[in-house]
Amino acid sequence: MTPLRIDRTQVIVTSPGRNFVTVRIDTADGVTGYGDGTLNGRELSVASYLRDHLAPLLVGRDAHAIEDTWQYLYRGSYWRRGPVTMAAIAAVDTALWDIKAKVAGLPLYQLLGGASRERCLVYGHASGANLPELFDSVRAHLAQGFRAVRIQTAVPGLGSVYGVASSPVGGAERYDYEPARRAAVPVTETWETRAYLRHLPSVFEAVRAEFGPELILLHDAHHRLTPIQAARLGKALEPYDLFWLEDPTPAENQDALRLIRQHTTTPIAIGEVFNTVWDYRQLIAEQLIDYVRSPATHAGGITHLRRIADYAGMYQVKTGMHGPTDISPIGLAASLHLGLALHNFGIQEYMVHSDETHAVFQPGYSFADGGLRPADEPGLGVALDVECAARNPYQPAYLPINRLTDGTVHDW
Ligand code: GCO
Ligand code: MG
Repeated sequence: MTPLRIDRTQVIVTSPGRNFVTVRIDTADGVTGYGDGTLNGRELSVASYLRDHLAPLLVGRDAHAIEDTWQYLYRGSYWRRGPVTMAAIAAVDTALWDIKAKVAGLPLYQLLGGASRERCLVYGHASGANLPELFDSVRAHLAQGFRAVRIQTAVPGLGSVYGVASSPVGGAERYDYEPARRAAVPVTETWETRAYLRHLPSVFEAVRAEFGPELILLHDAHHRLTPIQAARLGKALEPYDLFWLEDPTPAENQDALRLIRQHTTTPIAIGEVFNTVWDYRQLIAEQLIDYVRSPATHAGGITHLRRIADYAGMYQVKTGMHGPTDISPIGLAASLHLGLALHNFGIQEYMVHSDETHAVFQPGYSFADGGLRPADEPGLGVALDVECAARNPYQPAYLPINRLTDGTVHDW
């Protein structure tokens, strides 16, 4: 078969409401593919990696040789793994899959084995400073058709905390950490785990009492607990039947999950900050988690995420791909095509992008019955308005940092 020559690789850094890093690959005969490599708060490192180190290597290669290109970039760098490397490889990999599917004239999920379901069940982000606000936010999600919601609330005595909208507007709020705040340095928040542990079970008790047993509920502890605190929280939340408790502890310490497992049957989701299958090895092989959180954008693209998902599937671990607004519509589309095809798909996170973002990235995926379905046109099914992207240049923005009440830096 005649090779499909890569002619040009461009890196597009744009900030329509928040920063995104996109790769555009063009073949000599005019097929264009896009890939997402956005790494929130560290975008320019990925842009440089792509522009300075990967783009020159791609010229003249066969765009069809996806596996060979993946191995060439991964093994060829000598310096393996890591968020910057794996996001850069992800962007290239996704763009090549986009091209292959366009050449085949098929939506990408068809090349990944075809649809295993009608659509991918998604969860939205409900939050509130207090119970009435939280209930309004849940109701607004239900009115939009969501069947699963993540529940995050303020903690009495603490100021703004992760995951809670700072200014709710009729439940249609966006919380301010997404986009990361545009500023030269990160803002600081204050954290106190004892106050959180005292408060959270009562929130879930109230939500279950208000919305009944059917609604799918999730929670993100955002890496803040010690193993024994996480074990206690998982146990305290058991009566409220969570779909998952996410990132209970910072997962560099994987032995922590053994302790958590000994104490609770609340399902655990981990991995949004992981980037290779190797990061999951112990957690999956020892059956210490229930959902893997990697999205295509941060885990080496579709090629490598498939490896993670297949490995997880051997242990009845399902996917729960990361899908905040710091993953672009291109990255979300990549996860959706794979999610639609995978047997062990679990749930997909879905924060709706802002209108500003949609002016640059025009996705063809559609929301209905609480789920997303990728576009049925050839490729990934996301169009990019290059001129609109150029009108929204990069702006420095950082995620907040956390300090304990005595000033000690804590996990955010
Ligand atoms: C989630 C995540 C995000 C991260 C964000 C960091 O579960 O959606 O925890 O909210 O904080 O992606 O950039
Ligand atoms: Mg999370």
